[in-house]
Amino acid sequence: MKYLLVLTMILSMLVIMLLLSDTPVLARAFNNDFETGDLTDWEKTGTAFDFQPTWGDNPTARNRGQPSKHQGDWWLGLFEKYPGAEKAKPLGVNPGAVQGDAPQGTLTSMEFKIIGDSMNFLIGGGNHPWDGNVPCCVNLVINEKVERTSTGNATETMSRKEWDVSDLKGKIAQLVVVDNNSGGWGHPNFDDVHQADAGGDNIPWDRVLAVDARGKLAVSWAQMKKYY
Ligand SMILES: [Ca+2]
Ligand SMILES: [Ca+2]
Repeated sequence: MKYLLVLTMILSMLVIMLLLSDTPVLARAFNNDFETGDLTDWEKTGTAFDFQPTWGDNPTARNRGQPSKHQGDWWLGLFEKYPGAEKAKPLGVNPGAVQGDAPQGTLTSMEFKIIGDSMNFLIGGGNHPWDGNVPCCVNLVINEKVERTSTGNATETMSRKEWDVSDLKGKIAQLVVVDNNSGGWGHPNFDDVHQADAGGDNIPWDRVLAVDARGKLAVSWAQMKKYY
């Protein structure tokens, strides 16, 4: 009987400790570099992203003379139409295939909190800015307002660009890759986006996306379920 009492007390204390403990913190990944080989965490409109991401240095495969300089194996190359050997087969396309500049569309990321001082990413393709009639660009959007925007420099070769986002800390943002252009250089290239701290070190996305379980989530539960 005494043992039962002690056991009950211990169990009660454990339950109380559990209830008083901090809300468990969950973290998840973000397909920030398209290395899933698909558009997980991103939502598309239009047709420009139908065969994205692109696999490998497809511009070199078609002798463009402008290597993509992408990160990993996969990237957004909106002129290209080579979504890797497996998906290329049923499409009947080979390395070097293109969809050209005609398709248009947008690709919007999941929401994330800005916790860094800067953001950096690889960008290439057309140099049609957001404030023009037919933009090809990458935007940082907060409350439906474009807070930052960048374009390529009319070359398939991507280079790293950076935004100072220190004044946007704490805000919930989304990235939007925009292709509203069917003319010359009417396509953006994009890959490998990060937030970085004041020292310039990239912050792992699972830390950016660490969330508590009380509903203050930077992501929806539907998205979380894919990972837990
Ligand atoms: Ca990549
Ligand atoms: Ca286009």
